[in-house]
Amino acid sequence: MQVLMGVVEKKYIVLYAEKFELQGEEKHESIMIKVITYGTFDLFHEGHYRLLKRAKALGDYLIVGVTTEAYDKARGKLNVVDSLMIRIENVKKSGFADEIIIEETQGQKVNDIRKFRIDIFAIGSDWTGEFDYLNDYCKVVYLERTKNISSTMLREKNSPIHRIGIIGTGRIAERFIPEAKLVSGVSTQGVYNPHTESAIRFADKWEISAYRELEEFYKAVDIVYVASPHETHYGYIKSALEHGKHVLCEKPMVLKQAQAQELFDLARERNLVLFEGIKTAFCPGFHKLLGFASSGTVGSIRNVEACFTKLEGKETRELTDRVYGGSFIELGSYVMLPILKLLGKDFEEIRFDTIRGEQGLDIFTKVSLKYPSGIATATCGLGVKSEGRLLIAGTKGYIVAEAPWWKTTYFELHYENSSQVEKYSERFLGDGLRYEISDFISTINGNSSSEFKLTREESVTLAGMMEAFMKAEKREGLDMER
Ligand code: C2G
Repeated sequence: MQVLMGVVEKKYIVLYAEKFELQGEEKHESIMIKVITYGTFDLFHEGHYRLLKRAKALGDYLIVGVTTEAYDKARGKLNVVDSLMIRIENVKKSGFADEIIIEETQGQKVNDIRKFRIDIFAIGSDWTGEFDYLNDYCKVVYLERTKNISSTMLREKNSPIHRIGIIGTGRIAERFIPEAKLVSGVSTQGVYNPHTESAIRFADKWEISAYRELEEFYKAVDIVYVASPHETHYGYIKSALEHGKHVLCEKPMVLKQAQAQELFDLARERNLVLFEGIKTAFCPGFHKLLGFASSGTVGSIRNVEACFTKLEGKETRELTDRVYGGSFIELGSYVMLPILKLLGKDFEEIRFDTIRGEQGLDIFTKVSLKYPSGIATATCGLGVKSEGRLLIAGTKGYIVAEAPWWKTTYFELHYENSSQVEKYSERFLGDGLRYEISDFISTINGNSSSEFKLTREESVTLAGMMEAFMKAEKREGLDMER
């Protein structure tokens, strides 16, 4: 996406002509062009300042709509720090707004545009396409998003805005960017991939910077999101921590218990936050479900069954990578999560049973665990489809969440009396990654209240299970180190 000021200026002239039925590029000085823009403007930074400046320059009169807390909540924006009053004050201080209004509801934009007889709706290019429908009411202009928020500016303000750098350019990295946009206090700055071409393509698409050298990348960012192939996680996490960066790493974080322990120790030593990104662990519905299960509502938990299957094409990495592919490495973190959360990490026995596909990789895996006072089964599949349910059986009743329970929006509590069913629902917004990003950022900001959602010990245990599985499968990982 490229937004050229030249194009914008031309639009502006044409707009005058259209509005007053003038021909050519004649400009009528006495007529006022009204521009409107909207935003949260939390932790006001140079991206906001530059946006307002250019929006104002599009016309003669700028109206700025500032979102209310309730509207941000409704549209799924998390972690907004500043109050509405402070955000309005900051917009005012920029000196570009001729009028400030508040944005309270979905659908308000169309009404505002009509009510205030707006000529141009302007918004950052990170919203490109999203507001095309407003073209029926006025001109829509997407202004180029500010790619790099400079560190000097942040230092001066002692601002809690964290600049995120992404390592890797795969599917999950693609999903991460729109989700990070909905967490206040973070700005996606850039991407690194040793294949520079991929990094450039990715950066162009998302209007962020591409870095050729890892050292340059580390200089430009405060926190790192590792979304590279599994086998490279260990090396990247270690180097990011050694460069003083907080790290959020996609699951499975590492495939060896000792490596997980070493990385958490390193993070602790350096006073840095290291999070394993299993999104289910941070999603509000799952959290609510665990709350019911652990508070004795269905008695003592005796059995947990978790299943997640997702049919993959035969040529995908998940079904062709003979060392790091297969159903357990891919989906094991999800299905093991409720088991570890409810029955703990001290199981007495563990057994893996697998069905192999054409490439010799597990296309279906069942993990059976025995605990002193309970049992559990985790089932995952990439080439066999099953129901995908989470079932928690206790001494007084059971909890059931159907697929996709890993994005929990609904679950039921059942008892001996079959007519006694309690139903609960919860929101799960977008792709759900915003919850883990939000908790990660809060932890960096010194609020440790979400650390229990996925503890270091649980992540270390998960790495140990990945290691045990790889051993059972006789897979020889190279543990690529950078
Ligand atoms: N912006 C920018 N560069 C950045 C960050 C933000 O140009 N690095 C722009 C956004 O594109 C938006 C404005 O600054 O036009 C305000 O951004 P936010 O406060 O993040 O608000 P946002 O969630 O984008 O509000 O109705 C609300 C709007 O639809 C969007």
